[in-house]
Amino acid sequence: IKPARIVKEALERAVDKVTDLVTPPIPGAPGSAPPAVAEPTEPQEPLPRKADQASPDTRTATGAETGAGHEAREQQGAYLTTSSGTRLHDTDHSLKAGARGPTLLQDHHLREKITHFDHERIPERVVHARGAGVHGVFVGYGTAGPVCKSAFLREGETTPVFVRFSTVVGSRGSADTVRDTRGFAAKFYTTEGNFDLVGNNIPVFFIQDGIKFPDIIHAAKPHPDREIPQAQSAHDTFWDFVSLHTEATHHVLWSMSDRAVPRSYRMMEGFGVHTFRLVNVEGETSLVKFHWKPRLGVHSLAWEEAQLLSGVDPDFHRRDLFDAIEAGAFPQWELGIQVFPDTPEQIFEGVDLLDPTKIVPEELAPVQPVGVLTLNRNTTNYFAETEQVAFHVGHLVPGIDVTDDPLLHARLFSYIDTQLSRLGGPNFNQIPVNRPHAPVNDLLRDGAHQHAVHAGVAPYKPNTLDGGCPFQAGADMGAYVEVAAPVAAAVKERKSPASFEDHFSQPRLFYRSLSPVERQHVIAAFTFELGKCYEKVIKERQLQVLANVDTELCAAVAAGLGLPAPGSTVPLPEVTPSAALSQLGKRWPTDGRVIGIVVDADDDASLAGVDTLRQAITDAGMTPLVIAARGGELADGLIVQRTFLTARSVEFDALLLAAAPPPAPDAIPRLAAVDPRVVVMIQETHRHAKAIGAWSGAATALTEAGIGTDDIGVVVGEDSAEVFTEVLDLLAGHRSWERFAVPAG
Ligand code: HDE
Repeated sequence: IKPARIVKEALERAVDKVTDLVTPPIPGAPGSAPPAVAEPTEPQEPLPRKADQASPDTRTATGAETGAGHEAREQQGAYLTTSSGTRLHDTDHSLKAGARGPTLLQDHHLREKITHFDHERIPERVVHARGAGVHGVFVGYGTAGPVCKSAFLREGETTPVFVRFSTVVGSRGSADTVRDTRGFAAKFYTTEGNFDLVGNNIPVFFIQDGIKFPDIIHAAKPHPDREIPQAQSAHDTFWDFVSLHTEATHHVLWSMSDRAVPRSYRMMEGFGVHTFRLVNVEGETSLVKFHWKPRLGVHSLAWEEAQLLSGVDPDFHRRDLFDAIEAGAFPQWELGIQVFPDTPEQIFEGVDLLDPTKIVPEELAPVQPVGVLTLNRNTTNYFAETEQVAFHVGHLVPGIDVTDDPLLHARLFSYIDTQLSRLGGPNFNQIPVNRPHAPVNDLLRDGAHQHAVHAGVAPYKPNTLDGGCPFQAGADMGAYVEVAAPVAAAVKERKSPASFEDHFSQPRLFYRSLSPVERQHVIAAFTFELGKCYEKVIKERQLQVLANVDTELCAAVAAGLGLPAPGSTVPLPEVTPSAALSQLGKRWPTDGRVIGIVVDADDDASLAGVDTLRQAITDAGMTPLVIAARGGELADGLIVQRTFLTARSVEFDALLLAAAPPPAPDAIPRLAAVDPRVVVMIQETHRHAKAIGAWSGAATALTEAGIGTDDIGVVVGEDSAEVFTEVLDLLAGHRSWERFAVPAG
């Protein structure tokens, strides 16, 4: 027990201390400290210029050249050097104790070369590992003004963009044409900072809450024991999960549709998926969904084509994009928005705008174009640009804010986090492809791979030592100010709103909006994928899900699997089909298509007019590929691009057969007699509903292949130019699915 006196003294000391703290010194009073320098309230003398990311210096702080503009440091000088700039005289032999002797540890060049090589690979993206990136430019129309104040949407405002397309499930070396969702991520280097629109080619997602993301991805990725199958959803774990987790049903329907096997990245729609909140100059807010609409239309591969391409040309989409840009056929998309009033309920025409498994049909909220994207430059270095680009849904600019979509919120966390391990530290925004084109002055310091040589002594705020720099801006100075959106008074709970519970009406809307042939493809896809599952119970459970979407769909898939079709356990609502959801029955520009022309290499008569035709195809913005029995140059300098060995029908959108008239009326033309691979080419082209044109003797080749010369989408004539004109017309509709009888559905 402490004596009372000791306690009293301790208390008095404590009170003195508190009084010292709370009594402010009176400036100028005798004995008080000299007056403190106040935090400046407006910018003072600017600090010495920083070697920051905004305007990369062409020299480092020590004066070394680093390369021009925003490009990465490149090779400099004519001589091979070490990474520290010392010229080398031999990079082919290690330093050894005699030509036949042991290699010396002293060989610092060998060690640098091998060590760097050992570390060339970085972890691939956990999802979307396989991708293709290109540069482009976005021009605003100014039409977004009433709802959005973002500078890049102003009329005529031109913004550089980097776009990366991707598949989701496969690893970096997997095939392009697998059945999967495609990523469509765009980085706008706007004057107000980078804006990343990280979307997909499917407008809905498998899950409503980000906490489920590891589950769906683990289910879709290869089985953990054998690591197969690669880049496929046709396996037990995927269907096990989605048949149990019925909020995935809408996305699954899209994945089983033609949308999951695009013909080209250039021919896909893109969707922001979530609802975003836009702010205009008056501070008024609207809710929106972003859409990319391709100028070339939305087209798909036939499923068999996609499978063949995985072997014939696993880089099909990457090559297609690169080649089109090299050829000057720059792909274009209009960016559009569906606009909804920002009401407290955030529900539009019965659709919960916070539910990422739902769309709002375009018929109810038209997509209004706000600008155009043109992709016009290929990358210089795949790794530096496409692999190192780091997208983040939190890269937002004034005018664009997020909503409370729980999937979006998890993404706002995930995209920074993933770059830390993938790109090795927190300075990934300093990598050239990620550098904003707006000035950066961020007070973030140090960390692995720090490239900036920051000046100043006060990387903190408030400060006086750096003159108070950098300064915070107000909204009127272009600062990003979050919308003060109300948050409903609520208790903390792990729960989704009741409106998220409807898992079947929109899948039904999607299915019933498709044309009969598109529905057939959906049925075939479900039958294929479930047919690859081993577990009967999984197939049965998925059939139950389909029964709750559409009776005919379920019955057809069940028949294909040889299983009984269950009845629905929920009412099947009447839906109003949305024409915008179907890809077919529309006409599109034909540029960017590839036309194969089979010729008889050694029959000059068959080559007549082929060169003119090639020119006509090129003039129409398409790519002609001449195919012959052998490579090299043919008569009149015609170059062969594919031989019967290297060509496969799946590379072309249409096939033309050029042959001279047969020497005798009933003689077999050389074209067909030459090689059975030509016959396969014709049959595949026909089976995949593509246009076929033939003239002169080539008509007999069709007969050889068992194809009727008056079949739908088959054009036979005497004049190559006339045949081509008709084929062009067929191509505007993409394919001739009417060739095959399809139940009306
Ligand atoms: Fe992603 N996603 N995602 N995602 N995502 C990534 O970020 C994630 C989602 C999308 O070309 C990763 O840098 C979570 C929806 C694209 O570089 C990672 C959730 C949509 C790309 C990540 C989602 C997307 C990614 C992996 C649920 C369409 C490729 C590497 C909450 C709107 C971007 C990376 C590129 C990439 C996480 C859901 C699109 C791990 C946690 C919904 C196009 O951060």
